[in-house]
Amino acid sequence: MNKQILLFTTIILITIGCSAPNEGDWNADPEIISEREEQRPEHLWHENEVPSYRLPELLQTSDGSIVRSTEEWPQKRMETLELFRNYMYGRRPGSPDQLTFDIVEEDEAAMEGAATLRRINVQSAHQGRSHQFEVILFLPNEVSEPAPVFLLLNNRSKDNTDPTREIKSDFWPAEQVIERGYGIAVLQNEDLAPDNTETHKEGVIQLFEGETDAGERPSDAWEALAAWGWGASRVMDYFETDSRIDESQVAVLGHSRGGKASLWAGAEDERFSIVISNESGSGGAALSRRRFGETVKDVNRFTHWFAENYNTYNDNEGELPFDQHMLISLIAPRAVYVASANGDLWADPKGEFLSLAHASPVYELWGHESIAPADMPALNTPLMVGPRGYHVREGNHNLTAYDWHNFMDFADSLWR
Ligand code: GTR
Repeated sequence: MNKQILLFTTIILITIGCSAPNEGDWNADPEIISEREEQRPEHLWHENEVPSYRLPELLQTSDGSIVRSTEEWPQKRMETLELFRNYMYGRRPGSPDQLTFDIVEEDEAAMEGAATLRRINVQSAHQGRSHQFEVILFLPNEVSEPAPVFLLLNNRSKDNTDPTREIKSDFWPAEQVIERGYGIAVLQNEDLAPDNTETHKEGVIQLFEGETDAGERPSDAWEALAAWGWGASRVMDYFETDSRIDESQVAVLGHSRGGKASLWAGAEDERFSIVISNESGSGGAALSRRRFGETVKDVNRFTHWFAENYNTYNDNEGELPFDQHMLISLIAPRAVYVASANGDLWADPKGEFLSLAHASPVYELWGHESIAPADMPALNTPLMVGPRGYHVREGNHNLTAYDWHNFMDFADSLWR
């Protein structure tokens, strides 16, 4: 063999060796694995049982060419977005014919003078039908510039977002966010689309479509997750009219089903500059092909969340024309933070991290640093690399003060 070929072959072999799967600094706690195994023995809980898979190409367009620059990205981005619309989240409409914002309550001395409270009624009128929902917003009084805002898509009870602040909850820690100089807002998912298989169309889906019978809607029709994100976009429309808000610095976030909706909201609406997923798992940040914990078939038991077409991939993940790293890529070059919990193996912490890591080639188009699959950080050790962040914390399925604390540190690193 000629010397040059030998050298070349050696380099290739070394490179292949280096890219062998590395577990990163986090591994699931064996005790938690055994508990989950007992609860759901038919599911996959061990890393060595993850089937081998090949992820669809992030940068290859439908005509076979490879995207090499930010100028070439929009075509591929649009193709990817269309795939997700078609086969997973459905097609959501744009703005209604008429949209109005009514400030129904304002208190400039909320939180003992630290914040201004605004309750906004967002009213839509469309083809003779109407819909309304409320946004609760606190803005920091000590900040003279327009404030950045965190918007939560709330999938839990309204008690978590009490505007009177009699009830306080770490799920929406308004005081802490105000203290950090940020605004905090919330919409109630149920106001946009009830989280119920029977009634989910009774919100904004009916606003656009009127009464429809089962089987009448197309198989790529929007369902609840997309409807919640549609609401986030209308809140953004309001933010653009409020001079105390910096609409170029808005983070949208959600927990679990709210996190799935938040990722999709950030993919559809590029005005959100940070997109945060907290334990969104299957149908959110987790790679579907891993089949770890909750699978596509499992998540499709919520028949009102995804477009009907998504059922095609029940126990058939290998045929998906995308995987969730491509959902993350739709957010690029904007910022995205993915959070997991070690007790929430059902949401597949590693699979959530891997989506973020495998989106690297797209972030690199903008010169951002890569995150490798082997870079998964240790428990309770947030990783923030330019516009991407990740942590896996101790504890169970929940949105906690620890999570918020890191989301705000991440925002500080980008906005301050
Ligand atoms: C789980 C479900 C998840 C997740 C979660 C939630 O039971 O399997 O997909 O969305 O509920 O929203 O709390």
